[in-house]
Amino acid sequence: MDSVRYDGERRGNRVPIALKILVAGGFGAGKTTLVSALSEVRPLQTEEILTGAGIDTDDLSGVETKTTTTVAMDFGRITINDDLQLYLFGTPGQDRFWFLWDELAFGALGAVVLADTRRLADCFPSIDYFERRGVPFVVGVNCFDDARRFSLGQVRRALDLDPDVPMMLCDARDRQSGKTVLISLVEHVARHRGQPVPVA
Ligand SMILES: Nc1nc2c(ncn2[C@@H]2O[C@H](COP(=O)(O)OP(=O)(O)OP(=O)(O)O)[C@@H](O)[C@H]2O)c(=O)[nH]1
Ligand SMILES: [Mg+2]
Repeated sequence: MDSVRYDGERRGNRVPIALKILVAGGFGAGKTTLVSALSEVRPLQTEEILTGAGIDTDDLSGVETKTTTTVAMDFGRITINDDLQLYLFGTPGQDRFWFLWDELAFGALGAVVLADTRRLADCFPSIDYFERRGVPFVVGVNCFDDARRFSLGQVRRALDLDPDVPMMLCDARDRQSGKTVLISLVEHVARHRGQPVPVA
């Protein structure tokens, strides 16, 4: 993470380092929204229509207007600075797609876990997944308009997060807000690895 690759000595063109980041969290927490807001390339999405077939499993409380769900992954890319690009992989939010997680997480440097305070417990499995595997992560509390406001301390206690896990409020629809979350993750990963922070 502390070096920049060169595109052949002869030309000397700097090639930014590309790091893989996961965007995780519960069903409807805003993962696809965040990847889309951040991506500078047209995001790859795998949305399928929510149908009556999922009525017993898909808890739409709070996201009643949601009509689609991610069935494989989201993909996007963002350039943080001349030396660093992040490749963003949004996970599917529903339990029935857990079988995809190990492949999606392979080689990931870190993760953003999106939390929705109306359904906080939905992000427990993501947090558990990254804690068990030692993957550094940050928690973005996605502020939905009609959600009751809690302090970050309250949410941290409810999630039983380690004190060193960065946590912040965010708006998944807002590119600058999402970028702040990503930068906090990159800084956290660098600290975790005892390396210089690559974000200028
Ligand atoms: N008000 C508000 N709505 C949001 C925000 N983030 C997402 N939404 C809306 O919430 C709904 C769910 O967003 P998605 O991005 O599809 O959520 P997801 O986590 O990808 O959902 P799954 O892939 O099905 O788990 C969409 O209708 C979004 O427009 C937010 O920050 N504020
Ligand atoms: Mg999604």
